Amino acid sequence: PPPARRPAVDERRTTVADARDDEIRIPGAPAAEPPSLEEPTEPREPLPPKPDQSGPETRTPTGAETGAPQSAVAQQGAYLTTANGTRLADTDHSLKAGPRGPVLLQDHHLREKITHFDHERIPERVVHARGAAAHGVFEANGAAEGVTKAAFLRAGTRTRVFVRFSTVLGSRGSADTVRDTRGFATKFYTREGVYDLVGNNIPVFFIQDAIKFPDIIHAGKPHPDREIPQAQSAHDTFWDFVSLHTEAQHHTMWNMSDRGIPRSYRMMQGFGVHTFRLVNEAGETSLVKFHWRPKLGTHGLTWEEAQLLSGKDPDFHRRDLADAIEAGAHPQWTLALQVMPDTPEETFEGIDLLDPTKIVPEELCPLQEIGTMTLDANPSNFFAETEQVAFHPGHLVPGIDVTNDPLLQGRLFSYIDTQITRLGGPNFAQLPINRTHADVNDMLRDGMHQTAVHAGVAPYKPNSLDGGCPFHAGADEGAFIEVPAPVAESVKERSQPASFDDHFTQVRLFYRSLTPIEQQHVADAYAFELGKCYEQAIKERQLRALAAIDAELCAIVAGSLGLPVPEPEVEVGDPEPSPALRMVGDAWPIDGRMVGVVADESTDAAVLMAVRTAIHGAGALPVVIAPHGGMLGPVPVQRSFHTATSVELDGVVVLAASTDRRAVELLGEAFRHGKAIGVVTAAASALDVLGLDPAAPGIVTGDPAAVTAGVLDLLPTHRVWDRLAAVSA
Ligand code: HDE
Repeated sequence: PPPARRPAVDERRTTVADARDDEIRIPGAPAAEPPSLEEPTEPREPLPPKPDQSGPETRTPTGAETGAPQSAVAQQGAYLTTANGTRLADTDHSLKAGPRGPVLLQDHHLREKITHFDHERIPERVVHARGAAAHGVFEANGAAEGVTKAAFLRAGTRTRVFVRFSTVLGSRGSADTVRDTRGFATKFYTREGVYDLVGNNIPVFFIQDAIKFPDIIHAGKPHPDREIPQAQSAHDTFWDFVSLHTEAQHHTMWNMSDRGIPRSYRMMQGFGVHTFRLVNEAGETSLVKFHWRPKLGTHGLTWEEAQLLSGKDPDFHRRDLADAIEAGAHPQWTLALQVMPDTPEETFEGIDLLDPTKIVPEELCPLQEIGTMTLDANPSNFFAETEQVAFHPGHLVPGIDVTNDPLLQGRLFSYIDTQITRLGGPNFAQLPINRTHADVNDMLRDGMHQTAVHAGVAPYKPNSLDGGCPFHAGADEGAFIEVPAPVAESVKERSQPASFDDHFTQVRLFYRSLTPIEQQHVADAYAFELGKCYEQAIKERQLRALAAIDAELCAIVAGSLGLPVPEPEVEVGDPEPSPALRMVGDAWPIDGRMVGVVADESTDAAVLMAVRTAIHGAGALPVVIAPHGGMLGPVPVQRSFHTATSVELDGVVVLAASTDRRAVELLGEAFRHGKAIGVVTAAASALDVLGLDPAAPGIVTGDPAAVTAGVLDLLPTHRVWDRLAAVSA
């Protein structure tokens, strides 16, 4: 019989997945044999050796459901070999001239092992270095058929996708919960070739012209002398640039809002940012903006939560995404379009559609849903997939074309160029994660890391030696043909349209669309970030920009900085607020939300089990928190008071009162951060210790069933906003 595979989930791990596994274990069934902690001494049955390095994905090009990973175990063969397949007798000792002698240069295994190791790292991405990714499937509903001929957008078509989320400024090892923009890049493996939608969680950008990209990034990255601060915009060079280059003010305001510190990658919107041009079968064109809408809603962390997480769990977003997928809480987004007529002016309701610092409010142009994406599988190898994936806004398919947005035009150059440094040559499309699921018949040859063995003698066109092959395709054969969009007769110049010059109206629109608590967070963020700057002149200049945006906001921030409030220097219009920009107010599904259940030895096991079952039943994940790890009677403990942290929880049910400092702290933080809290009557002293009012909004008391139901009822709004507002006022 083939040897047993190592379970996909390490049984010693205490992730949220454990809770679910445990719940479905059949009572009375024999416990699985515990894994031995010793290294086995007998080789297991030889498995077929790894077929090649063809990569961890076994998904079919036709887009069939997730295939099993090639292997849950790292090594497939029975015996260790060199890279060339020669079996090895010893990988623990180098070849020496006697046991105490010098190491011999002829030790080919030592040299191969160390040389390979020396070169394991590749340069990190110059931006978006820190990321996490997942596989999934996109299913089109057909609503886009009228505006695009893209085959993957036809009704019922399922297409495999790979999505990488990222922060922008930090290095690969930086914390997840920093205040920053998030990347949201999707690779669709369509049968017409790869289509990449390389977007962000913020619908506007800092700059209008790609030529400014090195400037904004040099300003945002750590200072060149000390290389600090890491993954932060709270420093002089960033604010120096954005206060001078005021077209950055709109994007900056979004960063200062709760969008800059997302609760989870699963709870983020995504935006294509630029306007794209779609073309349908009849050759008709329209201008569109792409939106990803998370099924779980768009939610942020509080600033204190984000800071605590940076220390307690810097991998919070990475872990959250992987755990949710592993636990079966597969995150979903709908893809939606704003469709606007393709007019010669390329404007809509007075908004220049080529200006990437502007949004089109949803109230002016509603979203039309065109399909749903579900992320259903974690990568099996971070390097092979998440690190080596190479996105490019120029990976287009017939039916989707670019516009003259000068930011997009520059990106079309940059993304291939950067991969040549990052992935070591021009053949990165051959890496397993980047490979198209369509047939490839190119005339690109040779180069570093070429893995194809091309036959034939005529990789050029025209040729007669290969019978003229391959031939050009026409539109009927599915060729990508650029939309013949007219180019205005003009002169060569370094300039931009006058319509790009309004830097403030939409920033005001964004700020005035927010609810008071969201506005308060924006003011706090400016006060913190500018407060971290050393240069007085930079703070004063940024205050002048805020004076143009909103006098009240400017006054709050100036007050906090201890600086005078400047008079507005520019005339700014009074736009209609766009309620769609608010994150507060709606209710959302609670799938995968984490509810801490604080218990101890005195807790009745049947009650604890019932509370867990109720939480699972609602689609959320219970996390049992107890004074110690291991078991609480028959129930496994997920977090001890040492490892529990309020910031990973969305709600807390307290079944046992504890005066332990860490348990008290956890409850206090949950209260401060507006989390749903349920306390059984017998544990009411937990509230007394902290002097918390049981009548405060979002605190439920009563019997275990009532408090659990009460907490579950509070989760859909993400937070108890009234309490949060009262606490932070
Ligand atoms: Fe990028 N960007 N970018 N960017 N970008 C990169 O490409 C660039 C811009 C975005 O998970 C780089 O492969 C220029 C806007 C994402 O692998 C690089 C300009 C938007 C990712 C690059 C922009 C993005 C990148 C670095 C101004 C939102 C991560 C590594 C013209 C619509 C993709 C790489 C991943 C990555 C260049 C502006 C999104 C250097 C020159 C606007 C999500 O090529």
